[in-house]
Formats: sequence, C-alpha cells, structure tokens
Amino acid sequence: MTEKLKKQDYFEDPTLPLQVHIRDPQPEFPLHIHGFDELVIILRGTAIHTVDDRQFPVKSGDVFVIAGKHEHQYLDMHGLALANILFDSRTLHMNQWDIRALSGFHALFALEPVLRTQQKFNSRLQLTDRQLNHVSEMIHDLMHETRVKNPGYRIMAKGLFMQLAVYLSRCYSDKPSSSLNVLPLLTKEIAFSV
Ligand code: RM4
Ligand code: NI
Repeated sequence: MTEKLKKQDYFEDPTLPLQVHIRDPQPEFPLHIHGFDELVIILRGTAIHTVDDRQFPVKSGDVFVIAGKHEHQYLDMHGLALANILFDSRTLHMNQWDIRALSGFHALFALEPVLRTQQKFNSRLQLTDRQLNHVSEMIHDLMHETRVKNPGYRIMAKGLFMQLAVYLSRCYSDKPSSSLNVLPLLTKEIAFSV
C-alpha cells in the first residue's frame, strides 16, 4: 500500500494550513500520497519525477503542484534540491478576488496537475534564472514568517503565499505556448468565464 503522509506529521503549526520545507538535498523518499497539496519549486539539480505511473524529467526552475491524491516519488536524483510548500487548499481559500481572472492560476493550480499525463508535462512552468531568484526570496520571507511567528503571522503568511501564487500565475500566463500545450487556450476561456 502506498503510504499516505498525514497533515499532522508535516505541518508544525496546526493552526496554519501552510508549511515550507526546503529539501537540500531532497533525500530518497518512497512513493507516497498526501492529505495535503504541494507546490514544488525545483531549486537545483535534476531527477525523474514519477507521478501516477508516469515519468517526467524535472530540472532547476521547474514549478508544479501535486494535489494530495496523486502518488509521486523522485528517482534518479542528481543534486536535487527543492522547495516544498505544503498547503491545504480546502482551508486556504485561494480562489478569491482577481486571482480567478489569471489564466496561469487555473493552469498551475487546477488543470496542469490533472492533465499532466495527457500533456506529457509540456504544460509545466519553467522559471528563468531571474524569476527563480525572485521566487527564492519570496519563499525565504514566507518561511521566516512561519518560523518567527510575530503577531499576525498567519495572515502575513497567507498574504505572502498568495503573492507567490500570483507571481507564479503571471509567469505561467507569460510563458510562450507550444503547439503541444493546449492549457493556455483552455485556461483563458475559464478565466474569462468566472
Ligand atoms: C518529502 C518529499 C515529498 C513530500 C514530503 C513532505 O521529502 O519532498 O514529496 O511529500 O517530503
Ligand atoms: Ni510528496
């Protein structure tokens, strides 16, 4: 049976549905599913990412979301380091205000995780070096906020996470679409209709 990772084992603060883990390096870890979702930013190195029996090469700058129920594992890792932002989409209520109008948001957080096997991962987001540096700073700020726990840290952490989500969604919307990737077209329709 594939192991299911539990929220209580991976979230340090039960009152905050967000947790940043920097895996540098990412250790060997068995195939698993989660009771939460993961936003993964590959910081360095390469690996083969197994998701639901399909294999995708991943490398520095790749960004993707693993919804809890999908089983995954990193194999053949070469210097792999990643930021793993665990979040609980049921309690975070990300789908608010004008983030819904961003086609990249629907692509990254809703459609790509489901359609990735058909799209053969061509639909993933790949950050430029400049974007990856900026994202690393944002992750650092988010991690600091969740650790130091100054008054208001929860709303600040959610604000920083949403800022990161919007930034990544904009990067996704800006990325040139390839003929193999129909997601940008599909998500423009969705963003237009909400
Ligand atoms: C592991 C690996 C998994 C993640 C857990 C929380 O090291 O990155 O993908 O689900 O951490
Ligand atoms: Ni995982």
